[in-house]
Amino acid sequence: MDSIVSTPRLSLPERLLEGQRGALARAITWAEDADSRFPDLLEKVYSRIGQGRRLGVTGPPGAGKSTLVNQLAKNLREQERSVGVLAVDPSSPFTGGALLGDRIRMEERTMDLGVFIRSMASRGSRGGLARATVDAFDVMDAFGLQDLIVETVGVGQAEYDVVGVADTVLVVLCPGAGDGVQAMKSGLLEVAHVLCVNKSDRPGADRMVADLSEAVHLRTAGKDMWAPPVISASAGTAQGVDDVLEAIAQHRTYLAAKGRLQSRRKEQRLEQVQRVLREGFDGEIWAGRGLKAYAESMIEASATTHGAAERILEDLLNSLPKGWSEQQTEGSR
Ligand SMILES: Nc1nc2c(ncn2[C@@H]2O[C@H](COP(=O)(O)OP(=O)(O)OP(=O)(O)O)[C@@H](O)[C@H]2O)c(=O)[nH]1
Ligand SMILES: [Mg+2]
Repeated sequence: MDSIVSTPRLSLPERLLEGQRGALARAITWAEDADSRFPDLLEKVYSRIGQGRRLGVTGPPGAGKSTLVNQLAKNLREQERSVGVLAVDPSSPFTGGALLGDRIRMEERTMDLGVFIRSMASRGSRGGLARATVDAFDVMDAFGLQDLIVETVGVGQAEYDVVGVADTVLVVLCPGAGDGVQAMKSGLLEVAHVLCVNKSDRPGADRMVADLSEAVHLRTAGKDMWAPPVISASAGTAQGVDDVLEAIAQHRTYLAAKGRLQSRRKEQRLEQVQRVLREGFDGEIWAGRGLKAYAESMIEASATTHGAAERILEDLLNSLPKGWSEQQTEGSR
């Protein structure tokens, strides 16, 4: 490394692998924008991907996700692990204002070269956001960051898609704003591998821990499945942060013991291929290759919209390469 002097002639992947933070920032922008140069970049750094531990953090607005992530990053740094954080701004008029606050709080850590923090705008795209998150994680991973964390507000399917790209999902709740029952109703419990009741300095925290533990027990008792631990914490004063990290580590150990870490990565790659294909369909095939115009003509020629779609689908299926259907049967076995 010492003999390498950075010159402007180095390509982006080279600069990324050399550890230049500016190159990482640029690569993430390419990921966000679905830049046409991204696939080539990914190819050049692909062999370096795979070591990073991926954590998704979600929960209701204001639960203390960013405060907790900041504390988690701090602890991980104390263990000499490097950390990359993606904060996804849901572009919502209700939560958009929180972004600046996030930046300021996280700023505490940005003087440290072992921490890389980046906010990503969601721009309202659903699948696109999860795709961009995986791409951003991949380049952070190739860059050499060891713990990759994505934070997003858990308000809907799009956010679950985003945290679903992680190996472990941490759901942060807090007493008061919405109780455990609300979390259960919203489906947050189902996506959680670790549950954190933050702001345990506030009244109602113990009750919430008990309610959530009961709900987890009801859902998982007697089944061969991971039972999400319910951890009480107070990110504001760093209390319980070690316990949260410990629970995350336990989930990872569980995945590894079950052989799920490898299979999960395989699934993740497959899901990412599907996301990229969907985007390609919407962009390149629909708009770029004239499918839109073809659909317009099909609407004219068909009785209903569904009739038009069916005919187009049939045409598309007929144009698939030979051998595809055999592979498909094998894959679905
Ligand atoms: N009392 C108390 N307040 C806390 C604690 N942790 C965070 N807070 C406060 O809760 C507020 C929201 O914290 P954030 O970390 O921004 O929460 P968030 O979940 O990231 O919020 P959004 O990203 O806007 O959804 C801030 O004012 C924090 O200072 C805690 O343990 N106890
Ligand atoms: Mg936040």
